[in-house]
Amino acid sequence: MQECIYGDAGCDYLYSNSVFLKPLTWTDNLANLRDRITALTGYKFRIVIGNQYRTGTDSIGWHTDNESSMGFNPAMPAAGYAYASVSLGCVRKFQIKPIGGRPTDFWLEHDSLLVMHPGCQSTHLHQVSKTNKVVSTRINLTFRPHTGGGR
Ligand SMILES: O=C(O)CCC(=O)C(=O)O
Repeated sequence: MQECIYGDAGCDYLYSNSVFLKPLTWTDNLANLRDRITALTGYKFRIVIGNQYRTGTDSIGWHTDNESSMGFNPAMPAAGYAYASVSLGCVRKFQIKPIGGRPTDFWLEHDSLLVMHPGCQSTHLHQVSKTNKVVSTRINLTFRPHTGGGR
């Protein structure tokens, strides 16, 4: 999987305690998309992470996006924020399940928006699993909060 990050200055992103990403400056298109999602949902976002799933082998296993490394402190956990995810290109199966529960499948189509509301990251896990089907490229843009930076 290939990835990139755009966002506000200072909103560095360290995940899994090993991968450090420094945001590039928002492009006009990404900033417009961010503002449209904010207008639609009421949630604000400081960074967007782009993932490119090149083939069915590219995947992301069960996880939450409750990353304390995004500058959140214990009084303000990332789980309390919303995450908005735009899918472009090939349809892939997105699964979400309550911790210890059964998964629900969603087929994320081109141009779709998935919103995980505040609280979701502390109660649910999600994944995009590998597939043997022939699939072409999918791009996922996940708009996320962040407490760093100067805004
Ligand atoms: O590709 C997706 O729809 C999900 C991506 C994801 O779970 C993540 O970036 O944390």
